[in-house]
Amino acid sequence: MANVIVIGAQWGDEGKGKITDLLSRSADVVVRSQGGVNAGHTIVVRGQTFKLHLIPSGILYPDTECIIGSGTVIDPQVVLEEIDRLEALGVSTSNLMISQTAHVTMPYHRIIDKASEERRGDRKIGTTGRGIGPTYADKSERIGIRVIDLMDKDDLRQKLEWTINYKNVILEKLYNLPPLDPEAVIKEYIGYAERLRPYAIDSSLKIYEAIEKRKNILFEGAQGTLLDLDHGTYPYVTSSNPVAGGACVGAGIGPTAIDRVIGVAKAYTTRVGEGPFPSELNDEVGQLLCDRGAEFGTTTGRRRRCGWFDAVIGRYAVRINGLDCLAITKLDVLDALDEIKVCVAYELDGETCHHFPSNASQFARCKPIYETLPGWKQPTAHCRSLDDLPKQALSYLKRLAELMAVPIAIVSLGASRDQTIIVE
Ligand code: 2SA
Ligand code: MG
Repeated sequence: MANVIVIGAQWGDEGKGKITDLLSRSADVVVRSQGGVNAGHTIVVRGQTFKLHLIPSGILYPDTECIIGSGTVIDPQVVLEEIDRLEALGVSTSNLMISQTAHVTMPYHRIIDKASEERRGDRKIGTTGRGIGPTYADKSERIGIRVIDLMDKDDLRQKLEWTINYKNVILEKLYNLPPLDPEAVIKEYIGYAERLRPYAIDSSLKIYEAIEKRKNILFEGAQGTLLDLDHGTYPYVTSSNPVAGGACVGAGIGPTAIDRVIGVAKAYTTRVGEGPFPSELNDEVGQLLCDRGAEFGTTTGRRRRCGWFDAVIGRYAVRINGLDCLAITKLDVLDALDEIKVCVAYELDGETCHHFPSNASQFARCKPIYETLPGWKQPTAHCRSLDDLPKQALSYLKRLAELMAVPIAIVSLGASRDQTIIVE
């Protein structure tokens, strides 16, 4: 399997969790490079279903090393809860490692995330409210607290006293909110530090050693290409780089270590949060996709907006990430439709536009141009090879591959591991 990056080719929730779970079987190391507890995937452990936000699902394989890299942001309370729940179910976390240089989400980040959303009114981003943006903002402002900072009590006290006094001015003056008690926060985080200490490592070095030993490394992306801070639908994006290049930065390795980049896309499109979405369906078909696809956020439970597959965005994801191939998920959700549309281009101010416009206001004006393909109107969840698929489903996949000019390597037809077609 070599060193593989798996990224989301749309707006997140493409089913990366299932694809990384499949690939984790042959991985020695799984790395999370960006994002924080805004991500979410549902896993089943000993018959019990629960949600992981930061710890890669590779943790379920006893010999797989799981590294939460430098480019992520760590909410200690949530990570420690995840660790406790895994341990309680008999899943060892001794193979879990957390980068010393990852930034830490503090209580003021969560408070400011929610307060600033409220203040934006109808300009709100629709964030997950997990403090992700404010944590990355402090990293850029160079006033962030890193995992390593938690480990030295005196240093932490000094840093936090200064930062909390600074944040209290913002809380009180800007948001009219009560100030935080520095002592209480310092005490809380010193407590987390003791528990996090055994997991804290130099992650870039650890990953480099794995590369040198020719171990198989899986870089597990969170969110998706169109939520990328630099290349997504700014400002309706997350504050990290979910694109393939971000995996290298966030892991602290060079691009030459990567052998393959796999993009994951749903057979249709969803988006959670605000922002433009040309192929969105506000009709009964959109409702059908939402119902059949159980399209609700893993972290916040929000209903996801649904629409047709957008091949313009698909081509963009191929370009921005240098995708080698695609995994198409949830094909079975389309089983009930008489006909299926694919957005092949946009109409922008009376002209046909074949590329994703990097100008946000142009993108907001884009109207989808559709191609209509026949549906197959029969169940596909049991299909295990391309030959098992109805011919219309096969034509649909072929057309997607053609429009995006990359091969489809994996097709997923349901949540369970065996509901998968690996294309030879
Ligand atoms: P944030 O919280 O600052 O990262 O939010 C900024 C935008 O990024 C979107 N975002 C996501 N979109 C889809 N899935 C995500 N993860 C959760 C999931 C979301 C959930 O797996 O379902 O449970 O609601 C995710 N994380 C961030 C977010 O909606 C904003 O548009
Ligand atoms: Mg998700």
